[in-house]
Amino acid sequence: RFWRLHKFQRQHMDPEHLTTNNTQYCNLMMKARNMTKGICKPVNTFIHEPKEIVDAVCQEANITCKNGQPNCHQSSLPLNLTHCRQTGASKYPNCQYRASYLTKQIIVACEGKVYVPVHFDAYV
Ligand code: 139
Repeated sequence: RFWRLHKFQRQHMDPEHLTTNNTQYCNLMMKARNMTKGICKPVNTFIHEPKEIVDAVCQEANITCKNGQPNCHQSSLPLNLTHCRQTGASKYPNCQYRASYLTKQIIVACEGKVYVPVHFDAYV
């Protein structure tokens, strides 16, 4: 469904920025991408790679997702990521995050007639 593609793009895609020393990245981006409304989303990973690279992960072999569904796929190559994790002291509505800059293979769930990522399952 159309809105699911948009949700993945909004929550996980950031090809423009590749910062490795900006401690404010997660605080700014979690808010800018609407993940601090109603609750602070506890964990979220941003992918700093072109859309074509991330969409192509859906063409890798199927693997089992954390929820047991078979529609997950693992990137063959490590990708540039920023992983955001809510800090212990963070209290809604003042959501605070710690950023980790990683280069890891990603696992995403894919769906649709145009088979593209809709959920970020894990990095390995
Ligand atoms: P979510 O609402 O989980 O999925 P995020 O990925 O942003 O949104 N869907 C599937 N969902 C799970 N497993 C499958 N096999 C699925 N196949 C289709 C978005 C949509 O994807 C559909 C769902 O039905 C739904 O409509 O784990 C909790 C959140 O934390 C994030 C990812 C997830 O949210 N997270 C977790 C990270 O970003 N990084 C991590 O390292 C771990």
